[in-house]
Amino acid sequence: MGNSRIIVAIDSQEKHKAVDLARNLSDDIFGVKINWPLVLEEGAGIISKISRYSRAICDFKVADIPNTNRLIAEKVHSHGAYGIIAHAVTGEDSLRAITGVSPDLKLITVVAMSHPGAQAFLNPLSERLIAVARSVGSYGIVAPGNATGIIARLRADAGEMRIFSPGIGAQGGNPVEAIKAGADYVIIGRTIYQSDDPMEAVSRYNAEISASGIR
Ligand code: NUP
Repeated sequence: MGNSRIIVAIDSQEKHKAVDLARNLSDDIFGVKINWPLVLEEGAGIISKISRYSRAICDFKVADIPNTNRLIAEKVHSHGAYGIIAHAVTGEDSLRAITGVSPDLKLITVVAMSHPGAQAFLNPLSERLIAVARSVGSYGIVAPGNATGIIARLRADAGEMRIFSPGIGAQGGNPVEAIKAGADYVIIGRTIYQSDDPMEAVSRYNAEISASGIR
């Protein structure tokens, strides 16, 4: 398991098989983010397969009543996932249903998003949503890597919570700027998994981050 700040989002297997990517990249990344497209293609067993090589974070953006959130989190945990991403907007009880499943399953809570539509409803609420994430003892939050102003604003309120930032590369964000603004990890999808040489793409990102003096 690597200790880079990069988490690779594997949303498509058009060019490379997800398990091969996880195996080949494992030493040079922090983890792999699994979203619905991959699970709908491969089945939930892909979570265990990827977990053999790397930390698997299930980006299911869970947003349901507490009982359903708990059932989802139990399944994700049974497959050996490192973390699960859930929406803060459903409130404390829904999130506590996830943190109650196991101390080994890290809850990462969405408090702001990277796409333009998030500016209409979600992102204006981010300061209230981060308070929800904190009060349930969330391990981390998701904040947009292509909106460094939001990361910087949330960093102060995040306390011990780690900041996971997607929106790098294909959505315009820059990993060094996101980390300098306060992100702990950058989540990168298309510019790695669509690359002809994902290993080289990851090395380039890691080199860019090291060259900037960030540890
Ligand atoms: O705000 C968010 N933005 C975002 O892109 C929250 C996310 N979880 N994501 C996810 O990060 C998105 O679903 C995708 O899996 C990944 C970004 O991929 P890419 O734009 O680097 O290809």
